[in-house]
Amino acid sequence: MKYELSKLNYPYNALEPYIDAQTMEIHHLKHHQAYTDKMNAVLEKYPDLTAEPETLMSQLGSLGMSETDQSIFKNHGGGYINHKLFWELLDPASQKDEQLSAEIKATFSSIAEFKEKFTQAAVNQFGSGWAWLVRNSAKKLEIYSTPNQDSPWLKGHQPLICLDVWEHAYYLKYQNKRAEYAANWWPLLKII
Ligand code: MN3
Repeated sequence: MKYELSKLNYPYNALEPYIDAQTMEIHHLKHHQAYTDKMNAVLEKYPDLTAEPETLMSQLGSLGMSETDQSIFKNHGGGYINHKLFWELLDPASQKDEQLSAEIKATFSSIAEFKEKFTQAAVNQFGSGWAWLVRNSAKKLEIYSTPNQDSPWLKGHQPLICLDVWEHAYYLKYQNKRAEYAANWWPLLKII
């Protein structure tokens, strides 16, 4: 199964001034494309694996892939999956999810409290990685960060909100100021 780079439903400059157009273009056309191509290359070796990448990720240890190929799929399949959700969440046309917002308030006391905890996970992730709000195996909301391109699907968790804290996501505009990037990302998130 061959996957295409996900289409953005908005132009690269749509997230200005919070995320600059040049960062968006390089991030989408170069980084996400590279993850997509490398995921496709490893999946070509396993033509029987026709399930969606998210499903494959949740079953990674039992797919019959070599250790090396599992590692490639974890990194590049993860990069493909993670960025797909990241772009969707940043779509300026996306709508507020009332049900999710209510559940976040019920779980974390308030949206403000949730944002603070999530931002801490993003800022404190050492090195490259992601901050997540997931629905875990017990169907509860949970915040954590992962290194590299590790996807919550590896643990069978469904990702709901994600923030890319790789330097490629923010360095052109924010340099070393990850906290400022994280703070400026919230206004772009329409679903809560
Ligand atoms: Mn990225």
